[in-house]
Amino acid sequence: MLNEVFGGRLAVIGMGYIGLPTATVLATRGIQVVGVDVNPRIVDAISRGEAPFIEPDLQVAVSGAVAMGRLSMSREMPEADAYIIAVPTPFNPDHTADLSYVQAAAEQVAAKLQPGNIVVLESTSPPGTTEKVSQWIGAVRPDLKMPHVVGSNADIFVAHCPERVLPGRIMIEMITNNRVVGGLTTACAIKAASIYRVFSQGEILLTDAASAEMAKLVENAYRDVNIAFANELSLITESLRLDVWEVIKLANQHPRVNVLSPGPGVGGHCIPVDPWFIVAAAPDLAKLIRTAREVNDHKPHHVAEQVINKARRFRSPAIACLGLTFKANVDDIRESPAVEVVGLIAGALPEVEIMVADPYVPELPKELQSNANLRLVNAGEAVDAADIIVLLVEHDAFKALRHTRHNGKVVYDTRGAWA
Ligand code: SAJ
Repeated sequence: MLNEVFGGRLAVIGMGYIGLPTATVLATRGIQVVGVDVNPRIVDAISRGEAPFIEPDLQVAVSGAVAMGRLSMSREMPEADAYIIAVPTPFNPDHTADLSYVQAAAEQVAAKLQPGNIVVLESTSPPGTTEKVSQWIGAVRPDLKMPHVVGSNADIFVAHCPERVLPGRIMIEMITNNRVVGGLTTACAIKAASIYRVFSQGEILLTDAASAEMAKLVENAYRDVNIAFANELSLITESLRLDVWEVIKLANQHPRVNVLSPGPGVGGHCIPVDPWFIVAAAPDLAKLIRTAREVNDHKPHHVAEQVINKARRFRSPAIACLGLTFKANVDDIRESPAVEVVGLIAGALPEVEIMVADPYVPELPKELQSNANLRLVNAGEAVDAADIIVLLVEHDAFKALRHTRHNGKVVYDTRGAWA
């Protein structure tokens, strides 16, 4: 049955937060999957059955899939019937998408393609990228009829299937979320959907590639705008000496209001990045989306400024910063506002020792290592020794530190975890 679907041999390029769980879920459903990554440390770890990052239920699934012989690793592109590209799409300094990883992956896939193969782009990308993938493949393999040129008579099926799983719930949402599959042709969408039907219990919605690309960006821009609303409210309530958590709690009693939570800023590799792809596509029109990005990007600066002002009231303050990851209960520090806040405080107060604690982060991130006044300690020690406690991430372990040990200290809870 699997062979009827797409041949049954699958390569997933990019063993990151999306590629590895996708490869693993397909392997546990009986597909023969080869994970491809340029990083030898990642390839070696997964080959030993070890997940290189923390995500609930991933470790056991990876070790099972590797032990069963369904999931193997390679640094070279293998021959397969279907290829899923899940490499990063960072942004350039001008906020346009850097598609160099996608292009490199597409060109390596191109060298292996046979008529009838499927190529799915999962990486979040600006509208038109899936078509570019088809063009890049066509440039390497002029012998193949590509869908952007010949439409439904193509040799290769090219589609976009954006992921929408939430870090911390990836292994559940991978199965249960509805999926959008956008093809360069209808046949491309149908073929690509056959891969996701192997494991998805959600609805699979077929569309064109550019609409699928845009829908994904819209999802994350929607969340960014809503978080920006909450972050802006937090500045306004602070200036009015009101408690933002109380105000939001009351407003959210309205049946059609659901204000999100303010915080020290917006991090992770998706929400701070993807809205910029919309701005780049329509710079004169995406006013609200751009402003939301600016509001959220400003928040770490505001938090740091508040802490620095509080510290200046002490002769020799001890500061504890709790949390470095981009959100609670994950080990991911990409684009973390907490890291930015700590860096800003440490830079502005070089004479002050700053204690930093995060149960998910075993060593100071690279961007903080040049600050000689930072010390990574455990949270209990930091709280006990501090005059000023700054809660930057609401890890469960930090919630347990609530109140009991805060007497006489200045507490700045950016997440409302102790509110
Ligand atoms: N945050 C707030 N306030 C909130 C919610 C979040 O400040 O009320 C902050 C978080 O602390 C974090 C950032 O926003 O710094 C992003 O966290 P998140 O939990 O909102 O989202 P991610 O980045 O973990 O995952 C998002 C999800 N997108 C949406 O919910 C629309 C996920 O479904 C996507 O698959 C993922 O981006 C992605 O990979 O695109």
